[in-house]
Amino acid sequence: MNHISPTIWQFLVKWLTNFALFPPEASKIAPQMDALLFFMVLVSLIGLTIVVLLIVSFSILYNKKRHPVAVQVEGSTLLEATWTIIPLGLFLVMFVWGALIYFRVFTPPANSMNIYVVGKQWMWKAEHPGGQHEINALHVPTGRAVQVTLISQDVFHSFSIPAFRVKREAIPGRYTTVWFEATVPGTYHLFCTQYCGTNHSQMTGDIVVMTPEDFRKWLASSTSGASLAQNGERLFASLSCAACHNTRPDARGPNLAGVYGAKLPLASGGTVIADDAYLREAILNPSQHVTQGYAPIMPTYQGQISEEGVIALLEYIKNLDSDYRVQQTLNTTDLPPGSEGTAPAAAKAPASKGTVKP
Ligand code: HEC
Ligand SMILES: [Cu+2]
Repeated sequence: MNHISPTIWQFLVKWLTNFALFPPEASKIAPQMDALLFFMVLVSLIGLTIVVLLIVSFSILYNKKRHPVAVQVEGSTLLEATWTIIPLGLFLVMFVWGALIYFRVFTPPANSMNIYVVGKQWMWKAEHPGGQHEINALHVPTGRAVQVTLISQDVFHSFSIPAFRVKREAIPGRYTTVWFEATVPGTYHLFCTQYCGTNHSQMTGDIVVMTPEDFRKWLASSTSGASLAQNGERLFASLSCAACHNTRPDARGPNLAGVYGAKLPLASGGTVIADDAYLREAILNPSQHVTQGYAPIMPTYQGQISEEGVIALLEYIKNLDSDYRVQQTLNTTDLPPGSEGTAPAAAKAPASKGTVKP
């Protein structure tokens, strides 16, 4: 290639290699998603071919030389019915097929392991239940459903992993979730796919997929010694939450043990399910929904706790036992399925927690 400048040549090669028009398939849902995509591309290509063939052959067959006098065709019910029913059938197949995948994509399995990810201008911060923090990186094991609970600290971001075929908005003030099960170890791109300001294009990261064995080693070597719930426990003490939420009979606040997933009666009438979103609101805007039987005395913590802090408090409240203690859970892969994640508190078995493998 001596007639192309080496700089341009290098640029082209780099661009083609990194452009990744078709990213690898590295999650369980990816081949299913691609099958639908290929089906749609195939149907479009067949349609395109039929239309082009008809245009070309009609313009040859019915040109002015062969047919100097135009003949009016009054229509054919059979032909019209055919070109209505066949495409309708094809589109319905796409719709049902797409809907089935959609439900799969939006319904995490009950035993999925939960990782929190906070988006902010311009980085992704991940928090593992074992207390491992990462910035612009996320380590996950193969063969395990992972649910990512997303929130943004400032503006809208979008958490996208093309190799897994998943993408979900990270929204300020609201938890959203996305789940996947990685299948092939390797390093894949993480992108922010929502324009979020000057350095949006640099809001990228690495998704590192490891075998369960390697992942366990990584967890053990990356922990600071305290789990996310334990960080929450510390925060709970330092913010004096325990002044009102404690086990004393004259406590001014409700007992928080077992509150996660419970149905709470409100002073304004009605009930709410104390899920992640509700507990976050209860901490940041306590006066919005006051629990029945209590005075609205809880101060607001808006602006005083970072999103990571709120996440640590949530994780603490989710894992509380009746003495306001949480146990060491540094290595989440060892937990039996169903003992963590988004399942309501009632479905959990706290006794099975706390297995730290050497
Ligand atoms: C001055 C006492 C006081 C302090 C300090 C306090 N709370 Fe509360 N908290 C309450 C009361 C009273 C309620 C029930 C009324 C309501 O919903 O606002 C409550 C409700 C809650 C709820 C909703 C669950 C339920 O059963 O109603 C959560 C979660 C909560 N507090 C967490 C915290 C956290 C975390 C902190 C520290 C960052 C904290 N609280 C600090 C008094 C307090
Ligand atoms: Cu962004």
